Amino acid sequence: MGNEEGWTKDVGGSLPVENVQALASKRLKDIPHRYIRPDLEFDKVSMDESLQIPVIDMSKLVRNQSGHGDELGELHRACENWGFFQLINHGVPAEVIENMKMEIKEFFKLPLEEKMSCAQVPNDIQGYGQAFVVSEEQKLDWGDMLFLLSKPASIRNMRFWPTTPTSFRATFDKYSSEVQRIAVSLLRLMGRNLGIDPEKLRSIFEDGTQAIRMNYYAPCVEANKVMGLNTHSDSTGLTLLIQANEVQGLQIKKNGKWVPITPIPGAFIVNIGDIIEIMSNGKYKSIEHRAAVNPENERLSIAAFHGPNLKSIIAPLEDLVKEETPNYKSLTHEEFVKLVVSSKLDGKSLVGRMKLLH
Ligand SMILES: O=C(O)CCC(=O)C(=O)O
Repeated sequence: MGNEEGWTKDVGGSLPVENVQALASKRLKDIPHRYIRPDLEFDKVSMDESLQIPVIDMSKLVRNQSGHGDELGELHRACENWGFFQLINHGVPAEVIENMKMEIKEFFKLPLEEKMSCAQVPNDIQGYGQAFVVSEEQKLDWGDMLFLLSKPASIRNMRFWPTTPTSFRATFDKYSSEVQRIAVSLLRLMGRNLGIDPEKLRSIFEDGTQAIRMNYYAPCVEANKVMGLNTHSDSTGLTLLIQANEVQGLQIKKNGKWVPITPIPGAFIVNIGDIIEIMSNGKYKSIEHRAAVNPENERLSIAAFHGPNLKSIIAPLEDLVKEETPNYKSLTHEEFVKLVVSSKLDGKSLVGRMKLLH
């Protein structure tokens, strides 16, 4: 995309809907029907507590590059077989993570009018509100979010960045840089595992885009009939997620069942997004996931999405399709972002639209 402004403006936005935190505070006995999802009762959630995503140790990965151990192999298997893993010993100081959690908890505690100073505006994807509402008929998620574009600095729009708490901006900036550093290191190692020049993925993502979504899921008396964030795969390259309080809710789809994830304290939950599925020509797949709601307690999470730089073409990497047929179409970054913003969250339908049928 030539014009960096164009990345955030004129790509479309979400239709305005009621604030869920305010709606929940009314303690209605009957939840409005737009939030009720009848198909949820047929969904199978796995009860097998031993079924958990792999754990990857970043400190071993770094050591492994000089030929010790097989953590790189573990990373490859986690990407191929799960598309999700928890990353421990990643090197982001605990203080940076804890401060970020604290800021976002404070932000969501502010009165609605104060939070609304960061509200979304028409035709822009940033700000406080909801995302992916593209029609007046579609079901709604039981959650609010603050969505900010954080990198490169040229795509930031400070009007959406909270000034209360006063330390929010500095904390967010620090968190954003630390998390991007880890994402780029992981992508480099993934490139190596895919058998391409590891510098290739690093160079595409090093000056890449980063967007951070801070999710607030209010408690709901009909928690088993609503969804905090509906089934989706991430349209980005690589996501690093933390749960900001002790309430669990993330579930990922594995062999047709929903597997609840128990976060390891201090770890990042990492997942492959649609762009890496496309760039890897389908060797690594993005995985459907969703956020369930708790009947009594609020839940907060912070998802950092890492995409390629604005000049990149979203297509299978050349090195991979020298000897194999490309399985996905090719779009400019701008075309891809427009496609994402104009689509509702609906499983893997987006990547389905990028697939080439042979
Ligand atoms: O809240 C969570 O655990 C999941 C969040 C998520 O999937 C997202 O923001 O895309």
